[in-house]
Amino acid sequence: MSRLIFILGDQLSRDVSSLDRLQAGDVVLMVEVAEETTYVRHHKQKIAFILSAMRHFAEELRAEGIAVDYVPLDAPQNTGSFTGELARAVKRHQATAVVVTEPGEWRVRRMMDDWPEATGVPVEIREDDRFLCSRAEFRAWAGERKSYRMEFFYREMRRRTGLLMEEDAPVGGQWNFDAENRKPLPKDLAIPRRPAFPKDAITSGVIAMVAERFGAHFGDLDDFGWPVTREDALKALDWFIAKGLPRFGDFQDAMAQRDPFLFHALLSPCLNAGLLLAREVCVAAETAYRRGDVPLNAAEGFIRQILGWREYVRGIYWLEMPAYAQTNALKAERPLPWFYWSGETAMNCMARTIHDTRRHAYAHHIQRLMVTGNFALLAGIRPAEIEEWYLIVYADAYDWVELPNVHGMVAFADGGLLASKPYAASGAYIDRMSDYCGGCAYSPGIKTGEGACPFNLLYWDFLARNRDTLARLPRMAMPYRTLDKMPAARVATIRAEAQAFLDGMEKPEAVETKRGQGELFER
Ligand code: FAD
Ligand code: DLZ
Ligand code: SF4
Repeated sequence: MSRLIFILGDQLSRDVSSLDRLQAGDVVLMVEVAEETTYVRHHKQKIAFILSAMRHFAEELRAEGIAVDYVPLDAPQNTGSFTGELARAVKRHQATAVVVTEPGEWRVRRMMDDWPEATGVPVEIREDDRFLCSRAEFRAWAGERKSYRMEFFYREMRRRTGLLMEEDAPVGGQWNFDAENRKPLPKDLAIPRRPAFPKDAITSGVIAMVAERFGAHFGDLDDFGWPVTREDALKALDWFIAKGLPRFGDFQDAMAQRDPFLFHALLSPCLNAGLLLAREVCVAAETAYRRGDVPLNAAEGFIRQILGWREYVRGIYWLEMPAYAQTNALKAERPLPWFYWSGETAMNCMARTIHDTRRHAYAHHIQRLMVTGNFALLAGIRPAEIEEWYLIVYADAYDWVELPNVHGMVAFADGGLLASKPYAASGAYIDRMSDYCGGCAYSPGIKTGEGACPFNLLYWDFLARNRDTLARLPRMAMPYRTLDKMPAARVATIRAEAQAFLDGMEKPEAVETKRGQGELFER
């Protein structure tokens, strides 16, 4: 009896459940397929990261004596799909069964339903126990609740895992030090240098292939520096715990033109692909705190992101899909402006964030939420278009984590299932948390007329436009009171200027001119 153990590109962990209880004669199957590299036109670095990490993982398994059948993208008979390659491999190995760990994405889970028929053999789908909260546990937690607030889920997870707990109480007497995570960055504060992960022959080969085959996709490859092995991912974790984490808490929400990474971990691609496990990352942060190396607001702030937010969005995704992706509570219908791809806009915060994204396949949470996300929300961009953008441009993007963050947090398209209010802000927020405004053609202090920051205009226009849906939310009472106190003529001016900005944003001739400028990718 020969079993095929099918490992997907984001399951690159020796601890993945499909690798449990290996038997003599088992063959591990890994496949590079066009369907996965192009179901959206991923950033070049994302493709290079996954394919290089897959190739390294296959080598590591072989070094352990495990039989691996690895199908590269350019293999002559490659059918280009998971289903096609699995069926071919079952024949090739005369396999009698397939074992696989459930996928991260709903899209792929649907494919798996076809696999018994397509292969003619039984397919055992095992739970993905790399997460700290199983899908069943999340379902039980969600129960009959009408809304699912992350904070309560997080407390439950702290209790369940014992992370940062003293018996039944949170360490430091508080569950959450969010209020201590919002300091703007002092101008002269030194930012630690990141370790460089040298590209070996495998990574260089993959990068060359991606440049050639996916040259028209968004993004640069020049600064590719992601760890692609477990060994290097562990080095990246050690570096972060020693150099980033001590200040992560204080400056988690800060943005700076001189450095897109600041004190962030840059561990999400490794976590999502399996090179690191959520539990070990949280334990590393807690250990540093207990040793006295990092303050509590840092360790708690970081653990909250992983034990809280990451597990929570995954729970919501599997609880609510597929209907979740279809809602559009704010009836947002505007197409995504072209400058999300080109970065060509006079709004410096947007231009910088898009530039960082193109160069590194990375932008940190507040850039994603409060700059590009905030703009898309205020401008009323169609949720599906915003989602596709986020799924394309970040090295860590998978539907299970991107979708709730964009659909729920950014676009409020779920009508408040995930967030108690939209994350909408005017230019004042971006000015407080960044140094972008100093180099901008607009000014956050100007509310209307020449030089007015578009976020200022769009913020009030957004509130006025969505009054029917948003005014009833308790946490929106204050902004609506402020709006209601404004003289009607002022509101009319703001709304007219907002409309003019939105209308001018995507003039077809402007897009054509920009498209002609060379360095843009083809959509
Ligand atoms: P840090 O800021 O150092 O945080 C540590 C870790 O916490 C991250 O590595 C990540 O695993 C986890 N984390 C933090 N916030 C979240 C969150 N909201 N949801 C899930 N995990 C979180 N994260 C992804 O992994 N993939 C995505 O596709 C993705 N899309 C996003 C889209 C939007 C609009 C927003 C607002 C956030 C998105 N995030 C996504 C969450 C977050 O922005 C990234 O996880 C983070 O920026 C990754 O960088 P880092 O490792 O330096 O994170
Ligand atoms: C993201 C990605 C890419 C770009 N390419 C592959 C691939 O060629 N082979 C593969 O097994 N996985 C790839 N992946 C990751 C998958 O898209 C991911 O495993 C599924 O979305 C399931 O979550
Ligand atoms: Fe962004 Fe407005 Fe500041 Fe310009 S002034 S950087 S558009 S927030």
